[in-house]
Amino acid sequence: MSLLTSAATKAIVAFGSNLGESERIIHAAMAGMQIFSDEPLLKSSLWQTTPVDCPPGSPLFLNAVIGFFPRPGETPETLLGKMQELERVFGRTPKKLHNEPRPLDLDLILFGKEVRSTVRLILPHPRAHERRFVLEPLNEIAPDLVLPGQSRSVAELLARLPAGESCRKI
Ligand code: PH2
Ligand code: MG
Ligand code: MG
Repeated sequence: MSLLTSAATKAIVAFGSNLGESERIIHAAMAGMQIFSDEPLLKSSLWQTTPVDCPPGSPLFLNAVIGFFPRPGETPETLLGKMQELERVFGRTPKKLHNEPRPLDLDLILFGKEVRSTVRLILPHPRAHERRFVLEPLNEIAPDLVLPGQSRSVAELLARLPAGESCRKI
């Protein structure tokens, strides 16, 4: 059983960027997230992926995920606030268009067994289990993980995804 499938509260955060120097931004944002964890982050590779549900002509994305154990006292909401601040540091502005190109998108995929369904936060992330650009990197760091609400592991979900969305490790 890998570290991220143990019983301790773990968080999974997905990174996406399709505006600006995406590779540099994602590496720098991972370093920014390190301050929320006492242990080294588990990091996936970076993956180049085709845009899904984005405006026509949107640039390719770079995607990645990290896993870590949040500090005592951290909640999904406190972590989300810190992630949104980091998005702003890397140039994210309030959106004008649905899924428009962005320098940095940080999505909270999982926070232990916590479940939320509020305007601000849905947990676990409602589409993570069907998105190749989340599952391919997640499979690198937590193939055995079963997301709350799912009966299959990340590796099994990935194996059953229909072909289509392109996702290439860089
Ligand atoms: N994020 C979205 C919508 N579509 N497509 C790819 N390939 N990667 C993303 O990170 C992504 C997307 C909403 O945040
Ligand atoms: Mg997103
Ligand atoms: Mg987001």
